[in-house]
Amino acid sequence: MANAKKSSFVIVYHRQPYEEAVEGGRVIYKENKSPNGIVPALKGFLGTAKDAVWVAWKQVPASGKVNFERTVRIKDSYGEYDVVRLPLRAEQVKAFYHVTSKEALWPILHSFPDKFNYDPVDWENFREVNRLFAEAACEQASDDAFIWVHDYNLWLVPHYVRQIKPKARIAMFHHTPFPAPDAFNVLPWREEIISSLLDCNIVGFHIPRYAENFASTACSLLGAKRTEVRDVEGPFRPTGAALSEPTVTTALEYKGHRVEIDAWPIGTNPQMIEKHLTTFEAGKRVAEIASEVGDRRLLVSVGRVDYTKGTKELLEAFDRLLARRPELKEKVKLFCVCVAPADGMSAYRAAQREVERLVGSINGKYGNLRWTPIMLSTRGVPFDQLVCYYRAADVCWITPLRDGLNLVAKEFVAAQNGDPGVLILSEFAGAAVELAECVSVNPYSARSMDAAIDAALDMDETERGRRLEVMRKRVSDWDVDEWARHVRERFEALSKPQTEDARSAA
Ligand code: GDG
Repeated sequence: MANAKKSSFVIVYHRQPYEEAVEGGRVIYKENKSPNGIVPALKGFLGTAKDAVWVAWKQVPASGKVNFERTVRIKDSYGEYDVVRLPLRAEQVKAFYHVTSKEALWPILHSFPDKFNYDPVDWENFREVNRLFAEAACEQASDDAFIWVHDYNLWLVPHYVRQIKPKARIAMFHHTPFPAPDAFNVLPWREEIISSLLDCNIVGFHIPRYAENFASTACSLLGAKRTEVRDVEGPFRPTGAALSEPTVTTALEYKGHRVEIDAWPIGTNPQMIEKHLTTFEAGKRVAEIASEVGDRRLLVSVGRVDYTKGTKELLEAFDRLLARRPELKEKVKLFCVCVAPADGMSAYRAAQREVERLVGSINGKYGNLRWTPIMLSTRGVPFDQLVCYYRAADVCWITPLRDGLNLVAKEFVAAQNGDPGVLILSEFAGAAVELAECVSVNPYSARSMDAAIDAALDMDETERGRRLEVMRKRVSDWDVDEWARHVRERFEALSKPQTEDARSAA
């Protein structure tokens, strides 16, 4: 029987949903400065349950002594909710997140099997950390609570939750791609992972292709059966793009119970972006950027340092552009935000060195006292500044080799107004199946990269305006609120009796 004191809605996401600071000797919890990305999208749900809880981790000293309150009550613009901090030691975090998640799972999710690093993986530690997250969530949850788990580093949480709370309604959302079985099956723990995902009531992805890849893997590996397949609807282009899928599996049957599959992309918040850009400060900043850039065209590229993001391929294309089209010298400027990872993340060290080397080489080859072709920032740029660059930019250049979705592409589209800019977007970013009017590029082909940047720089204003208008409407129709509405509807449709009957019959 459900315990009235327990929560009916628990989010399990490894990061805490606020910024912690010490002021006047007291720990205080501030709302995140950056109102973008995953955390605010998830916080939108906290107000939907009176008793919502968020479970994240927080580091403790090597002794394991917990020197903080495990549960804190947060009150912010999203509502009032508890955050439960799971204490983890530095070596647990390193092994579970920096090594297993980033060196073994991340490359496979992004179809880079040659970067898969099996040797340093401590799978027992990964299991243990996932079990601890599951226990922390279950301690808070009523018996039939919704427990919503985020991302692959918590893949085994559904399995442990199901053992403790058989009647819980478990959903898991993937922010990354889900690869085809040929790539996924490289993982030695493949059956354990898929079996845990099949303990969910709903398994969620950004786009139908990833849902199909998951369904194929579950059917071929563990004998799950497809019980519902539908024509693709929503914002997706059903055919013709590299990641298009005309139909999508929406339910599987496994060991007598139903597992729903959902494909719905996270949106951005165009109203918030527009509101910010109408402030006096933002207007001033946009004007400053325009004056700093002068009569040059501004190209922006924003992302984390990561070999999946295709920054190396982009910089090589920029090098070729300046060599191929000497008339562009001193006429273009690339602002490349490539945020360095936290200390201790060895998975991205080589990628960062390569980006820094290429930027140095290009600036050295073409620059002069008046003009530095590339401004590289390995520091994060605050979101209120970032949107000013988006607005001032002539081209937003995003070329990942693989990307679950890519929110930057949507943010750029939402921030544009006035002289229309051009979005160049890789065919292998999930967002490309929504933003068909972008200049689509295959980052594996130098010829395609060259053609895309030429097309973007040479496109006339009417064509730029036409494409941007269609994309702005789509980004605004399928925004973060629409994502939240859709997910809520899917959760509500999970009828309790059906779930319970099916589980007890299994
Ligand atoms: C994962 C998946 C999926 C970037 N640089 C700065 C900065 N950002 C913000 C952007 C944007 C967010 O971070 C990045 O989102 P992305 O979607 O581009 O990429 P990932 O971090 O890789 O996120 C991805 C996403 O999850 C959501 O499900 O789309 O595919 O890999 O909001 O604005 N923000 C600030 N300074 C920066 O320098 N403040």
